[in-house]
Amino acid sequence: LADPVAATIDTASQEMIARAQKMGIDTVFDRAVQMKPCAIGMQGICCKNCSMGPCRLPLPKGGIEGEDTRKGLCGATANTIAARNFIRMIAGGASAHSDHGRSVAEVFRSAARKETDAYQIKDVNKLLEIAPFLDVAVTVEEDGEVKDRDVDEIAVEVAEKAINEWGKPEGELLYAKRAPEALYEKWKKNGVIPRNIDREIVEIMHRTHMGVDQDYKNLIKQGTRAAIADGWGGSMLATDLQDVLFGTPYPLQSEANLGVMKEDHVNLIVHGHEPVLSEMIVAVCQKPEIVEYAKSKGAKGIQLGGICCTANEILQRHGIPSAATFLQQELAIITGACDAMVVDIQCIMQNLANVAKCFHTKLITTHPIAKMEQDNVIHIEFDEHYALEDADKIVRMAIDNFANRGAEVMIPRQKATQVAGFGVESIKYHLGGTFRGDYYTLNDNIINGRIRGIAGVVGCNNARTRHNEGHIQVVKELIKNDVIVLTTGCNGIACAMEGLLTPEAAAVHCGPGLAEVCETVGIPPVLHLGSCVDNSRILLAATEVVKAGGLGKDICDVPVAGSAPEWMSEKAISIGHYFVASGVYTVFGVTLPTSGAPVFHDYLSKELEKVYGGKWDLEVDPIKHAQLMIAHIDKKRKELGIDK
Ligand code: WCC
Ligand code: FE2
Repeated sequence: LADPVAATIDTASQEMIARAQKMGIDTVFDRAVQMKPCAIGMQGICCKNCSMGPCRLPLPKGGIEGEDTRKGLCGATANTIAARNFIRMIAGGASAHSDHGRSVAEVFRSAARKETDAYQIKDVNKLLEIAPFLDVAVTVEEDGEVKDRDVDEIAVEVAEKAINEWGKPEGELLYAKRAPEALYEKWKKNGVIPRNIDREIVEIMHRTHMGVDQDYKNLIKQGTRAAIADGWGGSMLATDLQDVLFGTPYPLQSEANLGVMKEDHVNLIVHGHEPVLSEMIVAVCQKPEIVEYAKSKGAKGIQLGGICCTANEILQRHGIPSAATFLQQELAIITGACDAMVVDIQCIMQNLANVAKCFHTKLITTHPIAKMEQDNVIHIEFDEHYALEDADKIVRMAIDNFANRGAEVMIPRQKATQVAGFGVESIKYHLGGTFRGDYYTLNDNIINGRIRGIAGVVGCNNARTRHNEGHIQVVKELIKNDVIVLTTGCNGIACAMEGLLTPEAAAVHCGPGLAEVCETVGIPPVLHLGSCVDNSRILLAATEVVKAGGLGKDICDVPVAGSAPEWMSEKAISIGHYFVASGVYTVFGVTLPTSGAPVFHDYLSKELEKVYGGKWDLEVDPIKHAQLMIAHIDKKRKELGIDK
């Protein structure tokens, strides 16, 4: 990728990268050309956990013949070092998802206790649905009669039980029992049921400290326990409690790509992850007096747009358009039309501040744990107790800034229609049929072969590989071969930009079986399930498939595979690992930080399958990547005796 402009397949982004270069502003695409990654770090074999190092253990040219004698000063082997680094990535990822979940749980508790007017319990059905999994009764017996419990009471108890999951002193993660029984038993037998969410993350930091755990199998076992605590804990709780607070998503129509920004509107971009703030911004922007205020400043209205998972959160619940994927964040400012960019946590590039300096854009940080050093950045700390007031202040700041735009506005035209907002519940509704109202019809379609299998394709962009190319090629290859795709994160945004999230895409891109199903039910062949924490929806959808019967007893029996073609964040490693630990064959693109420790790599990509039924794989070529997934799906079909 020597030419930054050619480092994306998206023409809107190409225009903006070229424009940035003309203006002398560097973006991640330029920096990726100028700076090469460290080859040893990339392979996972640099240990910097003590100050005798960093110890670097490069693979000898031509590989290892005979015994691998490489070791650090303390004697740590390449396997130990790679495993330590790998599970520290899991700790980073799990902590990001789970801390996000904790914030949501705290806001949820305020709402349940009625300490705030800004947030209410919006989805009572979902509250009642999750309560039993947290050991909260939804009925009471009074005078020999079973009565429904008071909803407010249930909400408070759910909040307290949920928050307890982060730090309870004994017991095990309650949601572990939401997994298929066979999977739960596997976890139990292998000693990887999380005790509580925080503890598993802390224990990773302890075990990887100098001189503690020095057995890669034992290290990865703790990585597994923390990853399960993420997928089936912190992330799943985040998703559930967000649904209860803000509503469970249902399919809706919207748009995607930089072209959603409007020249004659105030463009307010929200970027990051936690919807507690962005929900308030959406609410404020809908207020007539705010729209009037915008008009009084010469704008036709306010155009909200999202980047990264904040985009996905407000897309799936409100139909707010997705402005950009991870790698396009600087480009949204390069349009010259971004009046304010509001960020909270995760996936926010510090260079946004430098780019914002070249334009009128106000860059606003809002979270106490995520500030920037540059002095043009404004920090407005968001306090859930004054949520609407804070959101109001931010929106007005964007509106006031509209008049300060320079002459250099240039918004790319490109945007695509998307249908998003799918979830476990709506898949049931669309693919379950009203009669049996469950996952039977989906299973029937898998059994009869119209749908060959299910793929979860998720994750980031990575500037080391062409923007969106892997995402789109992997997904197209899968649907061409009748594999239905569930997407989240930036893969969802990439697919939206490409027009793959429309029912019409089925006739163009799908094999005949999947096309028929999509056309009959009127759904896109790629179902957007939301943000990164919403990967928990994929776990639960797979669990519903198991429960509906006919496709085995565990997730690892189902013809399903996972993929992150352009991953970059530690969160992706945690997600990948909880997919593997849940029985899913999971292929990553770009690179894996394990290649310098072949024995450890083989353990992840071969041995783990014998324990959990899922395993890791790496394939850089998108078509081969998809074909590996399809081969796995076919293998599972054969094992189930449903191959034709
Ligand atoms: Ni999730 Fe990856 Fe996007 Fe960030 S928003 S870039 S972790 S996929
Ligand atoms: Fe995300």
